[in-house]
Amino acid sequence: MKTLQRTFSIIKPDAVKKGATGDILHMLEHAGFHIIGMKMLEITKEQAEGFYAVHVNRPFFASLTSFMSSGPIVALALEKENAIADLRKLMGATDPAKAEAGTVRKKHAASIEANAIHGSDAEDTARFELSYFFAGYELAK
Ligand code: FUP
Repeated sequence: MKTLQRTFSIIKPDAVKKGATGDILHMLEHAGFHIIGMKMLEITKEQAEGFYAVHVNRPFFASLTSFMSSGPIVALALEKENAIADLRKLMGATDPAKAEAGTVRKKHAASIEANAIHGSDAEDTARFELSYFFAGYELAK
């Protein structure tokens, strides 16, 4: 039986700034993801800190949360069979220098921090991240 799964993604400030939003949305839809929620917004540093709370003790936390609050982002709720793992594959490695051809990060990321796209890494983080940005009524059926 095919089971649909939901995941959460962000088109990060670097990608929005360089005008890659449309291309990344196209890559996602072409790969079979259904966009069931989408909003462009700017988040504060405090909101970025809440979102990335799991990384609070990492050396890059301050810089990452400043970067994520530096400009508009596009928050996405996505649905697809095997969505979490398939999105991770489509994103490519965190460090764009190690990302495979055909991935979003290979095409659009500039550095390990300004790496174009975020994607949830597991079911529990997907649930937390979706509910951080979307209320249930905001998602398409
Ligand atoms: P990923 O799941 O591929 O986005 O990567 P991680 O969860 O390991 O890291 C989350 C974010 O922290 C990355 F997208 C970018 C940032 N980061 C850095 O800025 N420096 C690092 O050395 C590692 C991650």
